[in-house]
Amino acid sequence: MKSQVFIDYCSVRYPVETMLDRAKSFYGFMNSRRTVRDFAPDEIPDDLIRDILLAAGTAPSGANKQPWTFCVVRNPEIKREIRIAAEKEEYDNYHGRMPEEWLKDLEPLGTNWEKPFLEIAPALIVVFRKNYDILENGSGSKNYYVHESVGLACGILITAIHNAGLVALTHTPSPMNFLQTLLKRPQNEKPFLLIPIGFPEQNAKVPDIHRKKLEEIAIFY
Ligand code: IYR
Repeated sequence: MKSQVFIDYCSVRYPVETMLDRAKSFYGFMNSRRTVRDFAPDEIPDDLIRDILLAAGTAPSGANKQPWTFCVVRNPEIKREIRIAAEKEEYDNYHGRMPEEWLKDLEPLGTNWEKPFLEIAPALIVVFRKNYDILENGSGSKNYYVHESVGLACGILITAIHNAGLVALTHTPSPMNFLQTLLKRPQNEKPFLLIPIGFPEQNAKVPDIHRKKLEEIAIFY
């Protein structure tokens, strides 16, 4: 059994005023993030994506297994294949697979089966969750709290994207198994989220929707 190794944790203790300022300004910054569907075709630097992904990879995970793979798709042919496959599923979703209540709930967002952003955005980040790892000898090694861990990584991912000055769309084509086939990912990886990233189009519009008040999302005991 491996021995435990602990190292010093270097934390900064800010004065309370500083903490309050930081919390408020971070909230203001995060509150300016919006999901954007209208992308400009402008390229984004490779190094920017690399650092954004490194940030996402700092997320906590069950037993520190880091059960995620981020596939970055910039190749126009692969983007096109992804668009065709996603639209095929979404067409069926919007024409009978989604119940009326769901379609009604989506009305304010103005979504439909067409997904041009899958070709226009300069990069698609396809996030895979790894239910287990495949070891060098070919055997499986268990991962824990995979959905929670990958969800946390995606939260940090979209925060890092926003922080870099880019926009993203957390897209969930359904079903999305086609991503595993198209990107030739191994059996232990399942698609989790498809995140187009880039710059907003000059006249990008977002729906006029609002965030819940604190009293609606928090209870203090
Ligand atoms: N996956 C579909 C439908 C959709 C579902 C939800 I819940 C959304 O918040 C947005 C869209 C689509 O991508 O259009």
